[in-house]
Amino acid sequence: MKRFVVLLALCLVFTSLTVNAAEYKPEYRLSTVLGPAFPWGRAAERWANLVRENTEGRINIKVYPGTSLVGGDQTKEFTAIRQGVIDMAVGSSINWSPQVKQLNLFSLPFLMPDEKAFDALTTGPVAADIFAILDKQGVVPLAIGENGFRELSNSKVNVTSPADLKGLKIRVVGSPIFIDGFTALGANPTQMSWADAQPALATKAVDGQENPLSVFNAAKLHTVEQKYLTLWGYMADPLFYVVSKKVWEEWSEADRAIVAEAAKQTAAENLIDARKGITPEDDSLLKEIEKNGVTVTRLTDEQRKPFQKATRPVFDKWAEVVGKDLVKKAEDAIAAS
Ligand code: X2X
Repeated sequence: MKRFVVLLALCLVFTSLTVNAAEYKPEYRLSTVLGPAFPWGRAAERWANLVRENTEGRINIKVYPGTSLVGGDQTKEFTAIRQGVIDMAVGSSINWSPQVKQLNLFSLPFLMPDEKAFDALTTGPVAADIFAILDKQGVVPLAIGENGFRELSNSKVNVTSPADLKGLKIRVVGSPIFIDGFTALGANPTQMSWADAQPALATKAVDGQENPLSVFNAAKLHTVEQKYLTLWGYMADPLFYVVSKKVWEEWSEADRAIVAEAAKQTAAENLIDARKGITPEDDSLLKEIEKNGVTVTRLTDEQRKPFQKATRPVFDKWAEVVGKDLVKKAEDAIAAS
């Protein structure tokens, strides 16, 4: 009997040792759409490096850009995190909004007039609500960074009114709100992944696209016929720094704190990086784009109005999908910003 107890005790010790040893994976897979040529991809690398250093290698993160873990289909990224195919991500609200309908909040046309409004949503009670929603869906949100205000480019005309958009084929991202918005403006939107967008622009299968200026420049979109750029600031996509709940629960408290702290630090740096060169004080990025032969037009408030008017029904329709209370909370936060 005594020998049996000893054996049992040894077995228990051995099992607990092996379970502990198996708790941490040799590599954690972090998904992004854009690589290190862009603020988004740089942020992911930075987060991975900070975590590796500060956990003394216990948490070893590898970044997989191009949403390669889901064959490049950005709209499948969120589901893959929930299913355990992806351990961590720095992901855009747009790409996850097919699964998390409240994330369409950030895509409501002309909801956020400027960066201040963006910050009001990504730091206050709205962010808390969004975090609770993501948490309920099985991911642990840690910080919010930014892809940027999405500006419109095309190969054909200098767009200053909705009439200029008439019939233009515009590549849009994965959420149906974009199809609705561009249809309301008279354009001919077509949804495709970022990987497909660039060849589609190069071959003129589509005439235009919308993306932040940092993306336009780093992807050299002037080399794929994008000669006209309209700064209309109709929406900006936040980037969420998340860990799958299953992975999170495997980590020690101390390591979780390190990962969370590194996410916050990285997201703060990400905001600065994403906004560099496009402010009135420093417009070096805009100048660079113009030097590449692109006609850049910033809409006046007056010029923006017809775009706002044409997309208002889309705003109202999608405000119902997002949830009226959350939209109201967002509008109040913006008004106070
Ligand atoms: O596909 C895009 O346009 C991009 C890279 O901005 C996103 O993933 C939302």
